[in-house]
Order: sequence, then structure tokens, then C-alpha cells
Amino acid sequence: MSDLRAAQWSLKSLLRSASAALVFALILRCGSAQQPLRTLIVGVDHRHTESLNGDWHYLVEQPPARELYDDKGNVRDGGYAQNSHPNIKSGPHNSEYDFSTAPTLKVPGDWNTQDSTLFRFEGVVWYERDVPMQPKPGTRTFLHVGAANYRSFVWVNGKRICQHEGGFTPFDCEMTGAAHAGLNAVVIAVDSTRHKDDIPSVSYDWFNYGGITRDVSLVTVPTYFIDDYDVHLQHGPTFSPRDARTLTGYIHVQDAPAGTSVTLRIPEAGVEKTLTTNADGRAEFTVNATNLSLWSPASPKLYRVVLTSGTDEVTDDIGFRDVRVDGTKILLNGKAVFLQGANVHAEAPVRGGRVTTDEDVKNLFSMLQQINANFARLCHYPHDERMERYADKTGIMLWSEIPLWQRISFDKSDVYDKAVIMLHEMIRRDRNKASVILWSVSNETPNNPVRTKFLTDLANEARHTDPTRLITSALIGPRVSEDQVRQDDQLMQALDVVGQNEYIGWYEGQPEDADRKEWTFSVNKPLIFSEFGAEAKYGNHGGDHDRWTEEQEANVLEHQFKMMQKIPQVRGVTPWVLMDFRSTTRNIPKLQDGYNRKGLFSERMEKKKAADVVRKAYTEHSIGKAE
Ligand code: GCB
Repeated sequence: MSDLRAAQWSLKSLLRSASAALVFALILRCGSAQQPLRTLIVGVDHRHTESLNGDWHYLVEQPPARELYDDKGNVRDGGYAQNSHPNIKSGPHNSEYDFSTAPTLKVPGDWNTQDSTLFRFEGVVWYERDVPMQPKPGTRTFLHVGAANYRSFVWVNGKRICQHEGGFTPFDCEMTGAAHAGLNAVVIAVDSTRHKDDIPSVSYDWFNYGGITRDVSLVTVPTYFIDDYDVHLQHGPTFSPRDARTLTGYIHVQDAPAGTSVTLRIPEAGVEKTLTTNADGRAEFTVNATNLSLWSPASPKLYRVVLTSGTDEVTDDIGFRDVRVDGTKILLNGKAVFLQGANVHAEAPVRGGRVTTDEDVKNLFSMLQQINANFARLCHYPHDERMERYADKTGIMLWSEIPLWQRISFDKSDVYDKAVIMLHEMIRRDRNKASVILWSVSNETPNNPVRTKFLTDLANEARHTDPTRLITSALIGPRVSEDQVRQDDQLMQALDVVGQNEYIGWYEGQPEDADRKEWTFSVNKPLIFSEFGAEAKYGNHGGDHDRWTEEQEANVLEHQFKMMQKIPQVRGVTPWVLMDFRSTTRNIPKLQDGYNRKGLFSERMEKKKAADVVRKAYTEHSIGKAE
């Protein structure tokens, strides 16, 4: 890390300690109350659901948010959660708020880009919607929230039904006992306040978009229903494409008694099998498929998979493929691949704000296509499921990451538990997506024994939860001031693929310095240069060494690629970053104006010179070899 970066880091630490005092009360308030999430329905976007997207009434509460938290920090069930209405004409007023006449926000959507007074707001926003329902006997209804940042609390008709922590993974709250025929008041309080022991912690280089940022729906299912499943190509100790015909995995039927029947059908692969659940509601299977076409970027074949249990049926579109490492090679279906991609933040091109629509996703992928990418690192948190679906269909390989960014409270066991929950939620949602080949446990964490133990355990947990994918992390350091750069971070021992971030030519030294660097790694594993780049304002031109110009950004990337060509174990590159994105820490007027400008494209999708450098290198496959 350069001195500048080190200074940035310590400045951030300072600010953090200052804000720590401010947030201390809030930590006390929220820190211990979270319940681990039990239900998470997989494949909701492929189920028959009733969308609750659209207008929700909202009320804003600035910290300390006494409607949501009492003075001891406990969540209150009185107040706004009760959705009472003021008795305006006759008085006395029994309440002084009224959701029914309050303005509305669009769901899904961050609040910051919908109401200009909330642009920098971090605190609590209360959402309310009257939901008509006709519950039928023998059915259960869940409120599915694709993601809400960061803490969410849900009431139905005044009864609290669940809460969730984490801004980027889905949760499902059972409404069955609380809902009735007719209109039901659904109130969701979302708190985007940052705390030290959150994941991410208080400081990060992206915009803290608050609110219900992903789709919301009602999922109605029978008493026993399929909540989770995993259908994948058998992952044995060796792989041969000729023998790749065995599919294996499990189907889980929530609350089912042992012996409940479940059917798995994949008509195009000639699979039809009836299974029975064990005492945990789980039915494991291993079946042979006929004429299986494996998923790959060249042929992103997806199979229609139909799961049935009683009257519950789920269909999904799943690709089958094998990914593993062999020495320093990454093998997809037994063939060595070189990953050429870019880092992608979940920010909507042109209109700004969080990605919420198919159009946003298409726009992001269109920029990946322009640089000829076969890969993307979805940083720094799980993205909208639409991204994985799109990548599945179009054959882009993905890296998916939990929001464990730089410094978090590695010394606290409850923070570890939280990281495990986030990891499980990410894997559970996306384990059936062929495009996802890498799970990342973290980004740029300080190299010390406490963090190494934390992340080694987390990497092992990821591997245990999903032994069919590769585990990675983006490392930072060592110092690159010398020409000999030796990376010997012990965390690499726990990874299948090493991610290396560095910013030679931007945070450290000149672009040409990269030419002289000789990297060695203490492990013989595949390496992805997971971040490198420089800032440039679109349309700002000058010489190759004029900072903030498109020319300088392009120059940095050219020298980076030269450096990487000399490192035999490089198996992938993802420049930082596909598109300029909002960050509250980037405040140089006229150049940044609140944006991190390291994009290959501007936030309006305007192509910078750097994008052409990347496209050329990817088209010529000149950066590295697959083997
Ligand atoms: C990094 C971080 C990334 C930042 C980037 C930058 O190392 O991983 O989140 O946005 O650098 O631009 O400084």
C-alpha cells in the first residue's frame, strides 16, 4: 500500500473512532437483538408469486429513531409499527402520523435517489402498504424481500413477524398467523445506520443506498413446501467430460414429516425420480442424465428442472458444469480457462441508484460485452439475482462476494457468526447458478493473525457448504515499493484461487513502475489480479502522465497488463472498475463530484479510452494463458 493509501486508511480509522462514539448507543441498541434467519426460499423469482413492487407509503425517522427503538435500544412494537391513524377532526390526536396519506417511494428502489431530501440520509425509513389477501386453508404465505439495506423489521397488522440483518441477501417472513382476509397493513422499518460491528463496517468506498432495494413479493405455498434445493453435476476427485452425466444434490421440504414424497424431473436430460425426505425434510439424490450438454461461456445451456412435493411445484433453469483447479490452472469442464473481466458494482447505469430492473442488468452486461469479457467480479456484496440469471443465460462466469470489506471486527465471535449467516444466505440463493464459479469471503483485509484465523475459518465454512466451487478472497499488500514483490499472506493457504489487488500507477508510483515489478507468491495457486486501475473523468484529455485523464487511465492499464504477462500463474484479470460509481468519499469538485472515477465507462455508459485498451487485450488474449 502506498503512503497515500496508508494515510487514507488511517484517516478512515480516525474518522471511524470519532463516529464510533456516536454509534455506540446504536450498537447497544441493535447489536444483540438479531435472530439468525431460518427461512430463505430459493428460486422465488421462478415461483408463482404476487408482486408487492410498486408504491409504498413512507415516513422518515432520523437517529435516534425513537419510534423504532426505545431508550434501551430494544425494538418497539408500538408507534409507527401499529399503523394507526390520527383523529384529525375531533381530536385529541391519538397519533401524529398517517401512512395512508403519506407520500410514496417505489419498491424496489433506494430512497436516496427517489427523494432529494434523503440523498445522504442514513437512518430509519418506515414503509407501509395495505395488502389484500384471501388466505386459503392449508396454505402458508411468506413475505419475500429480495434485499433491504441494512436492518429490517417487519410487522403485519401490528404484529412483528421478523427481522433481518444484512443489506444484500433475501429474507422470507411468514405472514400466515398475522394476516387475515381483506386488507393487511404490512409495515417494514429499514435502518441504514452504519455500525462498527456490521458487515460491512462503518467505512467503505461505495454509496450507502438505503431502503428496500430489491423485489418484494408474497409467496403462497402449501403447509409443507420446497424451500431449498441443490441440483449439480457430481463433483468427484477427478473429472472427465465423457463421464459427466451424474447429477446429485438435495431437495428440502420445509416442515415435512419423514417419508414425504418429492419428485425431481429434468425432461430434456431424461431424469425423473421420486424421492422421500428424511427426518430433517431433506431428500438427497444421485441420478444419471442422458446426453448432458455442459454449461460453458461458449454454450450456456440451461435445463428446465421441475421439483414437486404434494401440490408445491418449483421450476428452475439450471446449467451443469464442473469447475476446479489443477495446480495453477482453473479448469471449466476439464478445460483450462483464462478469466477476462471487470469489477462490477450494483449501480444502475445512467439513472443511478441501485440496480433494480432487467434493463439495468442488460446495460451493465452490455458494457462487459463491449470489452469482450467472459467473467465479472460482482463486488463487494451479493448482487440482485437478475445478474446471476443473466450471466447464466449469456455465459459469463462470476465471482460473488460477501460484504466483508477491509476492516471489520475480526476479534468478535458474533461478527464471525454474522459473516457465516451472510455467506450461507449468498450460497443458498445462488448455488444453482452455473455462472457462479467463485465464492469470495472478503476484500482487502489487514494481514494479521486474528483476521487470518477468522477468514480461514470462513473459507473452510464456504468450502464445506459448497464443495463444488472455488473459494477466493481479494488480498491487499504486500508493499510494492520494491521491484521484488513477495506475497506470503497466510490466508492464501485457505483459498483455491488467490485474488490480488494493487494500484501501481495510481495510489503508488508511476504507471511504468509496473514494468519492473517481479511478483512471487508463496503458494502455487491460480491468481486473479482482482483490482488495479486509475481514475479518469470521461472527456478529460491530456498526456499519458496527466492524472485524471483518459490517457493516463489507459496508460496505467497498459503497464499493468505488461506486468501481468510476466507472472506465469495469472489466470484472470478484473480491472477496477467497469463503470464509475457513487461513493461519499470521492469529493474532488469537477473531477469526482461524489463518484469513484476508475470506471472503464462513465456512469452514463460513455466509453473511456481505457475500455479500448482492455477490449484489445481481451480480444487478442494477450494478458495471460489458461495454462
Ligand atoms: C480498493 C477497494 C475498492 C475501492 C478501490 C478504490 O482497493 O477494494 O472497493 O473502490 O480500491 O478505488 O480505491
